[in-house]
Amino acid sequence: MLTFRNPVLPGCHPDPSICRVGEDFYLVTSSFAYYPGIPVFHSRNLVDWRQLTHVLTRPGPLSLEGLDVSDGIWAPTIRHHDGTFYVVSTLARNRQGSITFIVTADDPAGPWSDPVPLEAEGIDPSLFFDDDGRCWLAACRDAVEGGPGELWMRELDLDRLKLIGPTHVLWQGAVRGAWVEAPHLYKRDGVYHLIAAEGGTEGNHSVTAARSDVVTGPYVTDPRSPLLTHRHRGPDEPIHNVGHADLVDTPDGETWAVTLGVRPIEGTHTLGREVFLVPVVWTAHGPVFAPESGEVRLSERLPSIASERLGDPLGDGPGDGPGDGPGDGLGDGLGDGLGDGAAVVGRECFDGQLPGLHWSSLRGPIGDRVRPSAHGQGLEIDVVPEPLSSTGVPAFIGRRQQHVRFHAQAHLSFAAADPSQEAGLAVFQHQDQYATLALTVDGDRRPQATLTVRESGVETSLAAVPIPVGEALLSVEGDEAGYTFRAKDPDADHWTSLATIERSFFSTERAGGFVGVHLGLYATGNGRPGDGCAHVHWFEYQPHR
Ligand code: 6LW
Repeated sequence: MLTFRNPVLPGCHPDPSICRVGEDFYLVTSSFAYYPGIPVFHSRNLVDWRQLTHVLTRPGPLSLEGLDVSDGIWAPTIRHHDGTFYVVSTLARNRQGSITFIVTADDPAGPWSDPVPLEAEGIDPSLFFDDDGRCWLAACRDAVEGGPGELWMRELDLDRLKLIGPTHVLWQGAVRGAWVEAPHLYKRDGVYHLIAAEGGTEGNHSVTAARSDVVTGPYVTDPRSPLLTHRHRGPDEPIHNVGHADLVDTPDGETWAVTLGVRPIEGTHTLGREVFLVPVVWTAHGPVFAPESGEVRLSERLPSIASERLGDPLGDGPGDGPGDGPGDGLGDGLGDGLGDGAAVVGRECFDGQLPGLHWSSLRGPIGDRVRPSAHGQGLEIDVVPEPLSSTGVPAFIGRRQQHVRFHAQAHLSFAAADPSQEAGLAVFQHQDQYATLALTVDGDRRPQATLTVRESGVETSLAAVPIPVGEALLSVEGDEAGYTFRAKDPDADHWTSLATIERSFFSTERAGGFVGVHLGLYATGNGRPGDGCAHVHWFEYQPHR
């Protein structure tokens, strides 16, 4: 049996939503306080994904400044109707829905419209286009009665992009006890099927369902709920927290779900919530997830369209340029089948170009702070006052850590004017939970590389090594045990090891919140303005076996 490797989008890609137009699949995920917002991915086989663009590429009414890394843009839904793509999502502040908005595009590669705010309470908005041409927005909120949460619905006027008519309360969930969220509606043989997530996005996460003959309800709980969960599985199960699913039909009549899940090691995970692909069959009772195994698996049978298209360049398949994984078709060098296509690996020299789509900044554009080097290769990063711990826009770009075993390196030159200035490599989980390996100077202005950790407002310097000329290779290597930081003078033969930080330090369980680790490049004057800049000659990310 031909298989692919889950997750199909490794690293921090939470809350997936998917739609199909003809032969093409499109997928969006949450982006939180990372900017640009809402990455859009494309695939023709459901297994290999390539990022096309982002939905939110201009700072506008959805300011992310001041927000915790795990607030910001939550749980988008993507749908296509009558030649137009629609994305609905919510800007969250203090872990609560603040502005729900809709964005449209003729081409999913953009341009996307400016966001139009909708009068919608709560989070996790979703759109459903009925056969009669009417469009409905469903979302979740605190329950008006009973509770704790409920799914509700209103009609969306597509011409005015305005919610109209009464609010219909659809359902309070099958499992109760925790918010019902992430609603998505599908119509099959005249029946409206509502699926949702329950139990919270952690260990009790699950997919539950209800159905109705009328779009606005009442919805009756599917007694098989939860239809998919790993909440009952033991610590040896490699995938946990499974839930927040969206379904898509393939052109050849299969149905697949994308769902989020995490891969903990000894109870903690660092890569964030990743996208897993799960087979679904429709029965008279509704959708059956993973009909053969009842679980989300690391190795799963290939969708039939992927088998048919093996050897087809796919436009997105392995080996057609940046954004591709190490894949070469079957067996990508890391897994045991197709997959891992969205892992971006290799050395990047930023030849006169801004960092690619897999790089993000925090809370806003940093085009005025990070730019292609004036001297050919590399990037220049300005020393700005904002430290990485600020909730502003630090001079930082980061990319997802996509493998537990990885090696990231950067070649940097930086002449710090004083010990407050630093530039280097960051392992960034949250603005209050990160480590930096930085070029700076000591009190006597002698260049050095320093390893510092920050947690809960406290910064601790772990180690420092002299670097004779203010130019160094900085390296971090991660595995199941920890992250080991090393530095070296470019002309020296040997690396100096600074320290190993235990892996759980960077975990979501330790930091809280909803995101996974990003590996970043940054410069800061730690509160003081500076006029210097750091030069990044290259950055490299490689998975390890
Ligand atoms: C998402 C919601 C959730 O909107 O976390 O707990 C939120 N579940 O479905 C952020 O990913």
